Amino acid sequence: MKLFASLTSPYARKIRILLAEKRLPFELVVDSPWEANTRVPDINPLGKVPALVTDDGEVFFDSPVIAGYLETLDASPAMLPEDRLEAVRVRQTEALADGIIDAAVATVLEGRRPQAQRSESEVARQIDKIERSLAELERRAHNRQWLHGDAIGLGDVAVGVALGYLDLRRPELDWRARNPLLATLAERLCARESFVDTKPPVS
Ligand SMILES: N[C@@H](CCC(=O)N[C@@H](CS)C(=O)NCC(=O)O)C(=O)O
Repeated sequence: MKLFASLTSPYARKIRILLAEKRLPFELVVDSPWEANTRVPDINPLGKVPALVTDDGEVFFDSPVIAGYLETLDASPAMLPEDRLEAVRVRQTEALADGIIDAAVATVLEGRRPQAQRSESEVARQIDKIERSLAELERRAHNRQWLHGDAIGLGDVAVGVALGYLDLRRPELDWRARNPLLATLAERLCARESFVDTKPPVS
């Protein structure tokens, strides 16, 4: 299978980490949808990465859908629990983590607008979303090594990627000061080969 991804996309990083944890072979096609010669819109009408093309030519996007597809491949470790309600809870954690990334991306894009068009109140609104979601994840991390169950799962991977993205794009938020349990989780995740090998280049 082929994964279309940019090296800086946190959503794509989540999938690259899942593939690495499961030791699933794949071809990484580096393609930035922001470039004029991108092939991504031919594969994903939304023009976004990640997009996964299976060996049969079927295309899956976006990252939660790809994560769900990878669970069907019967490659261990499982990143979602068998219990369906518990799996929905893990998905909820993933949604929180992805929402943190969405909000952080929105602040980055706002900062790239011409000075006169930038809205500080919009940036503040997005940062409130990030802070509230971090507080909720910190609450969920209480008394746990992993966010769900007793092994690394999709929720941990998604949260680790979101925290890494905050470090990269909004380091001034200093989220560790208010969320010590997430800081410990991030340290544990960042030591894993899958996280080390997918660290985004500084750009
Ligand atoms: N919800 C999507 C978000 C994907 C996304 O926004 N990817 C960005 C890269 S980080 C992108 O391709 N942006 C191009 C665009 O918006 O045109 C997912 O989880 O896959």
